[in-house]
Amino acid sequence: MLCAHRAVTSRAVASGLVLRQGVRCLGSMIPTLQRDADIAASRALAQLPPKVASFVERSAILCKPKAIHVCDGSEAEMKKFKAEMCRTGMLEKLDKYHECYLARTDPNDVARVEKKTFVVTEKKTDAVPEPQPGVEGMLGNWMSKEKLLEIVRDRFLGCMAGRTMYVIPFSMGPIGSPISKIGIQLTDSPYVVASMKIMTRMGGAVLGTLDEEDFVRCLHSVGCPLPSMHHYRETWPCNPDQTIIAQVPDSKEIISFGSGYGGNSLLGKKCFALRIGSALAYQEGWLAEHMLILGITNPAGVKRYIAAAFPSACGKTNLAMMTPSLPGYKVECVGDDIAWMKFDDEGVLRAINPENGFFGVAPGTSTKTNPVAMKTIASNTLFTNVAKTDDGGVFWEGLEEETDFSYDITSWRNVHPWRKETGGLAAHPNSRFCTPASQCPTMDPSWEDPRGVPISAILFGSRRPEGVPMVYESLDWKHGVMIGAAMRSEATAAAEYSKKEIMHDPFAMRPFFGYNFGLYLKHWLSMDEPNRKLPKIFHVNWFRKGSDGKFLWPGFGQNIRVLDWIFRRLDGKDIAMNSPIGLLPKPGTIDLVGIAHLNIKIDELFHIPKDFWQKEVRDVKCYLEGQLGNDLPEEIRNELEKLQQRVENMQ
Ligand code: OXD
Ligand code: MN
Repeated sequence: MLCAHRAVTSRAVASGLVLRQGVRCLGSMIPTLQRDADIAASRALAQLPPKVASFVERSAILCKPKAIHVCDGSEAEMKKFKAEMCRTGMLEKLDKYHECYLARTDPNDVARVEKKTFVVTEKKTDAVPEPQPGVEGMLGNWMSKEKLLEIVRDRFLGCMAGRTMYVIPFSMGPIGSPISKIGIQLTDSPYVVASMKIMTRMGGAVLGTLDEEDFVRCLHSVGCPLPSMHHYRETWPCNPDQTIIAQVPDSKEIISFGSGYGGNSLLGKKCFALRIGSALAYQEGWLAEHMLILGITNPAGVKRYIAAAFPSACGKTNLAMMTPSLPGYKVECVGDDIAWMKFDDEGVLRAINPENGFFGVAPGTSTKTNPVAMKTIASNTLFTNVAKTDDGGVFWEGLEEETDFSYDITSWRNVHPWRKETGGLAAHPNSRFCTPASQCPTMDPSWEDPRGVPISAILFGSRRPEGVPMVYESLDWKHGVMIGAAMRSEATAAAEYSKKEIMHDPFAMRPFFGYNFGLYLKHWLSMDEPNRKLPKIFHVNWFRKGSDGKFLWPGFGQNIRVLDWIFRRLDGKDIAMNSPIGLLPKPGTIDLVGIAHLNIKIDELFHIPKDFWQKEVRDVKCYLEGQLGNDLPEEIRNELEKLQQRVENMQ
C-alpha cells in the first residue's frame, strides 16, 4: 500500500509533476511521467509480473491514488469491499436475500454513452467507414492517438487522488483456454471491482497464467479526485461532463473516464469483448459478436447450438434462459450477450461466452417472463437502479404481480414512499442485475468447455412492430450477411437515445464495432470458405404488432415454436417456401398445438406488405450506401439489388 498521507488534490499533483512530452511507452496511451520512488517501491507492485507492474506503476504515477490494492478475487476480499461500500452509502444490503446489494447511480450516469465512445487508430478509416459526402457517419466515433494522449494527460492526471487504485486481473473466457484473453483493469471504483468479480474470472489465478501472455490494458477512473472539486454525490462519484470511453486496438488499451456504470466502466464487457475483441478477431480470423448462445435439445434428444444477435435490451437474456412451452424441448444457456466464435480444424464454427455473469436489464423480468433469471438473481446479486421494498427486496416495473405492496417502496431516485400514480418509474428502464452465470439453473453443461460449442444456426433479431415476419431464412451465406447488415430495431434504454424510433443497428453491433464496418462485412463474407460447415442464417421478430397496436405473438416461452421450426430446417425438412425476402415457413409448419385459445393471427405474422418492403429496401440501401460509401462490399450491394428486384416483382 502507498501511504494515505500522500493524498493530494489533482491541481497540486499536476503542478508537481514533470511530463516527458512525446514519450510513449510501447505506443501506449498512458504517458511516461517522472518515476515516483514510493510507487515503484510499493509492495503491491512487487507481487505482480513485471509487465503488469510497469503498467500499474505508470498509471499510478499519472493518477496519483492514495493506495494500490491488487485484487485476489477471493470471497473474503469481496465481503470486505461490500461492507465498506455499505458503510459509505454506495451500496445498500438487501436483507430479504442472501448476499444481494443495491446501488443507486447518479441520475446522469445511467447508461452507455455512445456519443462519448471512440475507437482510436492511426488512420480514421481503420476505425470507421468514410460516408458519402454530406452524410453524417453513424457507425462509430474515431479519435486520433494524439488527441487521446492529450485527453489522458489532462483528465487522468491526479484523477484518483484520495482514492484507492484497484488492480483487477481478469480473464475473458475460462482461465487457460486457448480462446480466452486476459485483461488488467485499473479502477478507482469499488463498485466496478464487485461487478467485475461477477462478470469475469478475476483474481490471482489469472496472474498465474500471465507471465508470457499479452494482456489488454484497461484504465478506468470515475474522474472525481478527493478532496472534491465537483458537485457529485460521494455515494456515486462520476464526472458526466468529462466522460470518455476510448479503445485503442493497436496497443490493446481501453481508457475510460467519468462514468461508473455498466458498459462504460466494466471494461471486460463491451469495450474488451466486443470493441477490442472484434478488431482482434478481424486480425486473427475469428468473430467477436453481440450474440447470445443457447443449446436446444429436441424431443428426440438431438442437441444443437444457436447464436443470436439482438440489439441491446431486446430480450437476449430472456431467450437465452427460455423455459420452452413445447413439451419435450429443453433450452440451456451458454451466454446471454457476447459470443467469441472461431472455425475449428473440422470446419465447425465453435463459440465461447467470454463472460462469467449476466448484466441483465431488470424491468420486464418476472416469474412469468423469465423464471430462470428470477431464480438466478435470488442470491449473490448486485442490483443497480432498481427500486427497493421496505422488507429488503427489489421491485421494478413488471414485478407488480409478485410484490407485496403492504411494504412501501423506495424508487431508484431514492423517493420513499414511492407511489405509482405520482412517482414516475420505480426503477430506471436501464436498471440491471449483475449475477453469476454459475447460479443459472439452466446453464449448459458445456458452457465452460474451452473448445467452445458447435454453432448450427445464427439468428438476427430485432424489435420491428411492422412489416417484418416472425421468422425467415436466408437464401445463402451472402444473403444472410446482408440480412445482418440490414438490421433495424426500435431504440431501447440501454444507451442515451430516448425516442422509440426505428434505428439501424447492423449485426446489433452498431455501438460496438472496433474497426471499419466495411471491413467487418468483408470479414463476415470471407468466412464462406470450402470445407466449412457454415451455420444457416435466420431473421426473427417476436415484436410485430397488429392493427390494434397489440403484439401478434405471445413471445417468451412460446418462441420455442419458432426455434422448433428452425431446428427442423437444420435437419433439412421441407417446411420452407420462397418469398421475395427469403425462405418463409410453409403454411401449417409452425407448431401451434396447445395455443389455439390465443387466436394467433399467423397470416398477419407472416404477411409481407409490398409497400413496406419497397420502403424498407430503399431505407437500408440509402443507409448502407450513405454510411459506407466506397467501403460497402460489392457482394452486399448486389444482394441489396437482388432483394429490391424481388420485392418490385411481387404481386
Ligand atoms: C448490454 C448492452 O448491457 O447491450 O448488454 O447495452
Ligand atoms: Mn448487450
